[in-house]
Amino acid sequence: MLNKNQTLGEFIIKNQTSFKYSSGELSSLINSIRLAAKVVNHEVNKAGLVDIIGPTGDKNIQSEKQQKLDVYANEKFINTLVNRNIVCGIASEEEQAFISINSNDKNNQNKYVVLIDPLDGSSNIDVNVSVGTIFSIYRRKSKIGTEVSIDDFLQSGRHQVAAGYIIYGTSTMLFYTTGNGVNGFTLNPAIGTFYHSHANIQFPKHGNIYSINEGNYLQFPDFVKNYIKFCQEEEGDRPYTSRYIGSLVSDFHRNMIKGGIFLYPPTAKNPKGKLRLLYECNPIAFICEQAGGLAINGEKNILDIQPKELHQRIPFYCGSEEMIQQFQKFI
Ligand code: AHM
Ligand code: MG
Repeated sequence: MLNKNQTLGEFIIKNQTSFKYSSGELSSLINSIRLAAKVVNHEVNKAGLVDIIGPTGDKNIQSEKQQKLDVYANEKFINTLVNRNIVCGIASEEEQAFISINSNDKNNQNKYVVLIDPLDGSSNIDVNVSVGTIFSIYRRKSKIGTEVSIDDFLQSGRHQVAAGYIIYGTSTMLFYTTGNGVNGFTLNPAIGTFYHSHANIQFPKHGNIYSINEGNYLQFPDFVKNYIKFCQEEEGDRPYTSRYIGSLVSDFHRNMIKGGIFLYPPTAKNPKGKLRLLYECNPIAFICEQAGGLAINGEKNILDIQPKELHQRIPFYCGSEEMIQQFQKFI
């Protein structure tokens, strides 16, 4: 139930017991992500001031070295999780290899690993367009008390314990699921508190938005070209509306609320697709399914794919259930 006076912190505590095997560890972990999100949000909101207080790479007025925002976000999320001793491993889209946290014994007692895309769509920052953070949480497979291994990170999306995203948009929102539906929280920037704004959000079964980078049209497989033609035909509720921001979190978020389909097919430049299975597709697919939508790679459900490597890319199609089912007829 929606209680708009409830903060994210209160919501996490209240729902802690509804999560099986709950020991409070997952709650602390989500709380840490909430904290890092607020810090990153503050920095993202200042992005336009960079031209005033000094360009990237220069010293700013406090004589601190300025960083690119995606590097900054990466450090903030990693440091928050490491300093709070609540995960045993982290993999980030910004890091070549996974990070094993073994600075002291306590860390190795932790049972969760986090996979994160700290600032997705970061090329949009320069032009004041929404960007996001995407995260995904798994229970480790390796034994507690040992170092994490690559297999802890290469788990299929079905094994996700929680996933979510933060959208730094006209408002900053945090949406997440622990497998009991998707809830959304909106930041009140005046007091730095996230409030419950969306309870158990559901994709409309059908929508009239299709989102794809049509600049790549000539490189798309024929079935995608045929589907685009279908979207543009005048029949029934078609033509659909084309909406593409180029920032996955924003495109997905809009489609989840309004109803729509998002497509990132293979192209000549990215023959395996562009989006990353572990940091982008799996968490978004988990949220999508929890909100009653579907996410596929053209052959199977995203959540059933066994990952082979940390930075694996795949074709990605997700959105309203009926639209994905319709799209599947073209494959
Ligand atoms: P990034 O992780 O380098 O920011 O790239 C991922 C982004 C997604 O947010 C978005 O859906 C996609 O790349 C857009 O790609 P394109 O510009 O090729 O349409
Ligand atoms: Mg990304």
